[in-house]
Amino acid sequence: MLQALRRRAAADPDRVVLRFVEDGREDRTLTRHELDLAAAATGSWLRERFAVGDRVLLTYSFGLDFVVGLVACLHAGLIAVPVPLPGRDHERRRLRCVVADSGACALLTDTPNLVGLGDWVDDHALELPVLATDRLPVRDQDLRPPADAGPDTVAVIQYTSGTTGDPKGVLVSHGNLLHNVDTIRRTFGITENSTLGGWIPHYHDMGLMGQILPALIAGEACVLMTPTSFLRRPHQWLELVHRHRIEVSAAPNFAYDLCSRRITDEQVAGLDLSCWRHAVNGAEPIRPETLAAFTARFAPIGFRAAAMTPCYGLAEATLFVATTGSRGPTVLDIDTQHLERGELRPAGALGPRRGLLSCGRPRDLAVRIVDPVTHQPLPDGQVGEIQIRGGSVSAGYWGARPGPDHLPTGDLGAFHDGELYVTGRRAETLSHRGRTLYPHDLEHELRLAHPELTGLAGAAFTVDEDALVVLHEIKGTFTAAELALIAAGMVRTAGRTPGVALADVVLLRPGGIRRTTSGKIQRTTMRELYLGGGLAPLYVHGGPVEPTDVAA
Ligand code: 1ZZ
Repeated sequence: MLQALRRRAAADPDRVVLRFVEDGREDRTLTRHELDLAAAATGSWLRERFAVGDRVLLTYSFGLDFVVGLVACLHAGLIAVPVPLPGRDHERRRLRCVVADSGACALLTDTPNLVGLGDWVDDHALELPVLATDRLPVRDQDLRPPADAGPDTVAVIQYTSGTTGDPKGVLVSHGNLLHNVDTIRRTFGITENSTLGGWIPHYHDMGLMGQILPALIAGEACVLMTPTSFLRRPHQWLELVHRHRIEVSAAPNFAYDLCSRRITDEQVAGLDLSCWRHAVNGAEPIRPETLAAFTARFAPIGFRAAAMTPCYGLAEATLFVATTGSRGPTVLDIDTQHLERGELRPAGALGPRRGLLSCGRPRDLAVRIVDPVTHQPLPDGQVGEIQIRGGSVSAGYWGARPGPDHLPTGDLGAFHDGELYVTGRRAETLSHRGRTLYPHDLEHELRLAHPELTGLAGAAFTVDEDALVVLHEIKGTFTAAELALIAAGMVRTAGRTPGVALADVVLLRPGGIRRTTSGKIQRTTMRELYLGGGLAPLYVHGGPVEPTDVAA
């Protein structure tokens, strides 16, 4: 990886490779030479303090210092563990888990976070130095040669989202990184003149492995803005794409929804999105109506329908697995009753149906669908667990024995006409009255029917075979009677699907549904909180928890 980066730095030293934009203003840039020098200086400093193969946590604010820290780790032969700065209690607990599991030797950060992280380390009585790498002196005479590395040398440990349990450290080698970048380069047509970027956090694989590293190795530049700016003012993302002529920018489905709902015509007047060749959509279930709404809403400012690029990927594959690429989204109209029985079949003229998006063909990886219990490969059209094998697939998890030949993803899906359709996470499926339902479908249906839930998160799970429970955030001011009406309406909406009965509906304040650091709903955690009485509900329709408050 480092050789690939240094070759580009030597060939094109003065070209800007990284830009950080805060609230629409360019805050900082680095040329290829500046990045190389800062990383070599920091890497040399790290080499004097740590041994090759030591793990260090990269705990930076959004900005360019993270990227310098990461390349410095490649230089020093340290294993980089990107993590978010801890905010809320459960994020602090997660960081504590990652420190313990990885056996990290240090936390690398930037000066503004030194004191906060130092206090956190002291509070937990950890013997862990917290080091700021952004103000180190850069002197040529101190530079040391980079550590040796081969394709199998571990470069990064990427902790998984932890949607269904404690985070696990995925081992990502130099070979895995290069394979992933090269597949992305060819699939998305990235050239030395391509700019990538957006607001996806650097500690999430979609930000680091999907935007930052492909831009550094194969593209011209990466432009970064903060997720907070995007969430407060979504139009700033589109402005970033327009101003920097970004060709590839990725986000989960919810972000495209947010743009369609929140951006006004005035905010995007004068923008031209025709440069956006790949609006990558992945990391959570992709909704056909989201793509249609976004495309219709922004076509007048140059957004092309074929630019919508559904993708499937995961940390265990370094990132990227499959996409429909440049041809635009394909929606299969499927029979939902067959899906509940584990079959993916196009719907007939009559009967319940919904659109399911194709994630396209796997690129440079072998993907197969197996029976989750017997592990026997299944024919096309049968839903089973997705397994992967190939050059960017991780050798396994930190501290565990090497993974099997085909790595299980924990996701369910099926092939149809050679294309992969992802139906949901295996551990989250709802087994209800002999059928298999997907929580995100039920939550989505409730949001469509109840405008009070629009744009908010929900979590559906079962507490036993027949007790189906939905927790949902709600925003606004409602009396207890109004909340009761909304909850009763939700029970009726769910009941429109024959045989589905909600045993309980719990309404929570916005933020009441836990998400992973990459924004995925933590349904397993929400189920535990529900059963353990750990929720602070606004309203409970029935079931074991007592409301603590009545008005939103
Ligand atoms: P993570 C040039 N999931 O979320 C840019 N895709 O990883 C190329 N569920 O390990 C970028 N439908 O945190 C290519 N389509 O979680 C980007 O997320 C490719 O449950 C997508 O196991 C990157 C996603 C990265 C990511 C992985 C889990 C998966 C699956 C879920 C991902 C999905 C999807 C439904 C999809």
